[in-house]
Amino acid sequence: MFCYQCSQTARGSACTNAGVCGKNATVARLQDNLIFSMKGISAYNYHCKELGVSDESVDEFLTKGLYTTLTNVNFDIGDLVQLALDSGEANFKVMKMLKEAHIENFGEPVPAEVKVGAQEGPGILVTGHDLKALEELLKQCEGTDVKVYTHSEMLPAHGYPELAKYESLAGQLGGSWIDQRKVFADYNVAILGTTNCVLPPKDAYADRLFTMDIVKIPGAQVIEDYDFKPLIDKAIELGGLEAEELSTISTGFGLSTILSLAPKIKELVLEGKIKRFFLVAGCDSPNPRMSYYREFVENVPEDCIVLTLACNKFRFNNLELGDIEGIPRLLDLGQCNDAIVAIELAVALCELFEMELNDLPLTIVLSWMEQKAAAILWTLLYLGKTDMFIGPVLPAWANDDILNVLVENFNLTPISTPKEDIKKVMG
Ligand code: FS2
Ligand code: SF4
Repeated sequence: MFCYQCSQTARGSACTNAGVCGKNATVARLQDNLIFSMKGISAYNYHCKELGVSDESVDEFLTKGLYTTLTNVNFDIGDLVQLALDSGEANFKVMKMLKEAHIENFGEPVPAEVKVGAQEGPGILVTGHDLKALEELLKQCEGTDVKVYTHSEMLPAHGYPELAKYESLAGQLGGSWIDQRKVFADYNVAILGTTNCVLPPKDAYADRLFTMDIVKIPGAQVIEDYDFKPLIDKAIELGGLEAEELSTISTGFGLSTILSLAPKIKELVLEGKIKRFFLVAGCDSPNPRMSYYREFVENVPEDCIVLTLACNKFRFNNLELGDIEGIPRLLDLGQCNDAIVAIELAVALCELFEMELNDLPLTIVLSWMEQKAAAILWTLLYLGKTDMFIGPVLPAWANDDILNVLVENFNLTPISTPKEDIKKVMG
């Protein structure tokens, strides 16, 4: 444990073995975990409020959860586990609310083939997750020859009809957030960081990095009140990109699109032509063990479908997995913010096959990096999902006590090797 939040802290430095107040290591770690999960919920809640929607119970949970972690309030090892599960419930509500707001504002996503690579002319590269910011930028780019590219988790924007309708929405540059220092340096464009997943810049592009709203990077110019003129002017001042050879990647498999395929999916499952669905989803990170996820997808049997969302998809979304009688074998459901789509899809599959969640032929293979992923993990646990795999490393806040709860109650399993894990699942 590590706690230095009050004046009683050991040696005036930090309580690391046990709290002077009586807090034990497991309570401290569960409090930390609760705060991490609430950070994730707050990110979604923030974007909900940008779009004018809120849920009183989510706000109440955030207040209660934070208060719980104040000194000398809650020392119960059991109540804090329940609070973590409650955070999963609050996250479920807030993700659902955000998805509905996105659909209301930008339309229901439809499959899109997105051009990857530079096109001729001045450009703006938008990273982060904020679709409202992108929409406002696209509106303001109308009538200019500036092309707007998405980076990392902005990719699914191309699936939303009310965003894709703008001619200036040109394509995607780069992969997940971890490549940004190279990609931002390589392409001479103005760059906009809309949310988390932005790194302090290298000199090569520091003068063309803009942020907005909650995102602050020393030296980067901040866009206020959705006035993107300084960003657009910078893009024009920089001149243009030269066209390069383009490839494509697909995104935009929303719930309605997949449900429209439900009768065919059911037929193929009953005929044994689709054996299992794998949701391979979560964060990308520089950890060398992240290579597991590409290798896993490469080795998924040919009679299985891979669903994905969030930024670890850039590890494998250029693989050609083909289709099973017209059903694509790799379906990108969207951003990390769209984890709710996978959950709603799982619920729909339960109805389709008249099965309980844990009886479905669905295996979830997660990677986590930051706190939104922690919140999503607790949502899946709150829903009672068992037998999930998690990597690339176990959460450091989980000591043996907490891991025992996760393993005994949910059979949460650390990833081993792709082939061993697939064998374990397929039998
Ligand atoms: Fe990636 Fe993870 Fe950025 Fe998401 S690092 S999927 O929660 O925030 O994108
Ligand atoms: Fe130490 Fe408890 Fe104070 Fe934390 S709250 S610094 S564990 S005495």
